[in-house]
Amino acid sequence: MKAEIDAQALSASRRLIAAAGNIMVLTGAGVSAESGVPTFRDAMTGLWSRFNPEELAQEDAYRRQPALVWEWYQHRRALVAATHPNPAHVALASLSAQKPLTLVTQNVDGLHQRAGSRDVIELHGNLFADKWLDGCGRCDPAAAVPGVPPRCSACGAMMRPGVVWFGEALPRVARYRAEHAAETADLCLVVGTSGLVYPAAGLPGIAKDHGAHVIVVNPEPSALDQTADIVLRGPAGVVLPMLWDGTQAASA
Ligand code: BJW
Repeated sequence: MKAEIDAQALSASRRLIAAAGNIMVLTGAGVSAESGVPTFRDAMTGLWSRFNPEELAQEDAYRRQPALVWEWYQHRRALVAATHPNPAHVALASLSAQKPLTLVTQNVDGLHQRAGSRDVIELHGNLFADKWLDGCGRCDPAAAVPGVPPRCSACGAMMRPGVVWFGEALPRVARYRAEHAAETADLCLVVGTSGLVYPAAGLPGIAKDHGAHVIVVNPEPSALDQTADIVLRGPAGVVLPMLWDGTQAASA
């Protein structure tokens, strides 16, 4: 696998990482693929294969079919809970201990934090958080009923996953911090995202407009390849540890 990754692109990337003062990393579902977490657009296997993830990840869908959407999230929570960080998560945690680095993720799986990354900016929330849909402000879960979302014992509001669905605003502070990181980075490393979902997909462009170099790591073409100075075509769990080893050597 290592031999397939372009050696010149790898060397150039190592030099950029070694020279960078401020690095911004944007990750997507692909960074967790080698942990066994299906990517968002490949998520529907087995019983879920007849559903479209983009249609389920919406408030309207939840209001129409709360049990179905809740079950989908319960299924994904169990799946992620049984996984572990992979070498890509570990490499990023290790790089952040050596360089000023802001890690911005679209992922909701918490695997960066479990690998030891601190202060991760979660643009799309967290799979393991809950919040209330139209809650009364003093919501308290009633006794659980299997297969349906918990309800508030006082107002009857439904609990919902603490993630950002299509059409919803990103958490304000997270978005502000991510944009600031993009504006001030001199290197933007984009790992494992299709680059289809905005505003996250706009961050590498912001970084580039402010003078940063952009490196994309992805085994497949992505919508952000055109923004990249360098595209490293390979799986994150293979490519990132190679970059980090190279950086150590280059800066020694
Ligand atoms: C590997 C690999 C390996 C595989 N190694 N790589 C501008 C233009 C057009 C539309 C819009 C726009 N601005 C906003 C919109 C609308 C919309 C949007 O972007 N739609 C597009 C689909 C067209 N955006 C929104 O609705 C956002 N909200 C918003 O804009 O609100 C406005 C507002 C303002 C004020 C008030 C109210 C509203 C919200 C977006 C929320 C996205 N949420 C989701 C679901 C989270 C919960 C859940 O998980 O269920 O987030 S959608 C989904 O996509 C998820 C992901 O984080 C996100 C990105 O996906 P990602 O990570 O790129 O995964 P994949 O599967 O697409 O790609 C995986 C990649 O990995 C592939 O490239 C593989 O090749 C690669 N890969 N193995 C490295 N081993």
